[in-house]
Amino acid sequence: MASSKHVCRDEIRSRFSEAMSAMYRQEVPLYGDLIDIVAAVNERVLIEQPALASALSRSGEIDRLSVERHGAIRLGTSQELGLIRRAFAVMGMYPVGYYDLSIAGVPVHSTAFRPTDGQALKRNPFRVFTSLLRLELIEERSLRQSAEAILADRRILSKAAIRLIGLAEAQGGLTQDNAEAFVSELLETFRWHGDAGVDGATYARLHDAHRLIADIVSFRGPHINHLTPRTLDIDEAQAEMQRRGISAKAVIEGPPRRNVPLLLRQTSFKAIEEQVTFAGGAKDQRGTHTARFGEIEQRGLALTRKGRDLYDLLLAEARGDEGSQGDDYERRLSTAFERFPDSLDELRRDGLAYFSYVLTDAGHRRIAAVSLPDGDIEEWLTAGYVSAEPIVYEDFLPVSAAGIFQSNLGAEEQRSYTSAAARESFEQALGVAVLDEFELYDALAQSSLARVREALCPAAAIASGNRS
Ligand code: OOG
Ligand code: NI
Repeated sequence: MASSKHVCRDEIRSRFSEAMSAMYRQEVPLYGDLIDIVAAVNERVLIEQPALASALSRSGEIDRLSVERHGAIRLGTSQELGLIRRAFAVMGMYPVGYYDLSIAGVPVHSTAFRPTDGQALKRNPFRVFTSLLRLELIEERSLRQSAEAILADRRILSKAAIRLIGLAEAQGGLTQDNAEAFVSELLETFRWHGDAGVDGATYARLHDAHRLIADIVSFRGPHINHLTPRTLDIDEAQAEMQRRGISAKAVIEGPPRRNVPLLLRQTSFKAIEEQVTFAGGAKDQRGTHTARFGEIEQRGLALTRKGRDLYDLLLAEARGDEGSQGDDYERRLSTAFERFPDSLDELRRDGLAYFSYVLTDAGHRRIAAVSLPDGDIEEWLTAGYVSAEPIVYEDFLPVSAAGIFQSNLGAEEQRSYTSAAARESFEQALGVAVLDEFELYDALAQSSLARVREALCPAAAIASGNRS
């Protein structure tokens, strides 16, 4: 049972995210530059766009913005995924969504661990895009077997970390001291270990099969491969990177620039080359490995299933057979998205996006005078008692993720796999089913609606509460 002597999960997550950020700054200096650029751009945007600043402050996002990050890791086995799921649960992070990347020629499937309730998201929305290698997609049998054997021998969590996870599960939380120990033990799992677990020849074979396989199998653990800050203007941040000579990916993944930013736009930066010492100890057992890179993102409105279907359709139309290739991709993309409504009001009325409903000052005055007998949201919005605030997208996009994988693996790593998605085996490894992102956004919207209804028309709310 959780008790008051336990540190709350949100607090452990905040500390962990901060510790990861400090570590990654040390490991990948480019990350420090990205943080600085994003902070400067965000500060400017908040000054230049007061309406945006007040919307972010109403939604509580303004407070989380400076600490908001997502990371990514890649795991080798089902056992590792099961353990990592338990570790993230200690920090209030749960698996949301299933992403099949094999369709894009990357032999992994993924989920995103993140907080799910409104309060926790406000506090710190730290997310980790977590991929699991699908060794069954590797054709060469002997290579697959040796990769399996190598992975079977490694332990990505320390004994102390595993003990603390068990303790948190048994007691419903961790005390101050244990929470601190947990954060520092877990940090070791995601740290870069330049001493590979395999010799140079094995690394080369894995690398020949797929760079991603070498990255996952050759090392002692799932090093964090990027940590992404959230910018309020990705085009501006990208321009600033280029002015500073940082080589960004040519294309921004996701929807085009719009009046009302949708979902998620991301761009990544070339992976850095890191020194590796291979097992075996001979002098020539040194080499380099590229896996870790920089990325920035801009988050926008969460779309309903209907909105998402339209997004997928228009994106596919813009990409055609060429994908995001071609000088005219940006033009193709914005042309296709002319068919996507671009005002908050239309997006809401058409049921394309999620909104959270909050009482306005006029709404509060109305309650103080006399409560309403009953009514519906459209009336309250028209009367000005309630405002509809956009709900931000907290998840990822499979086509974008595939583009990010590919740009950092090199184009030559694009293979084709015949096998389909394997959600069932992924969930079996995880030990639980992944949560449905649409249900989570819907719950946020519905609970906000219930709250305003309860405030504006308490009698009607009670009556309908009794009915249900
Ligand atoms: C993950 C790539 C996907 C995103 O933000 O969509 C990703 C990886 O390279 O491991 O980070
Ligand atoms: Ni990412």
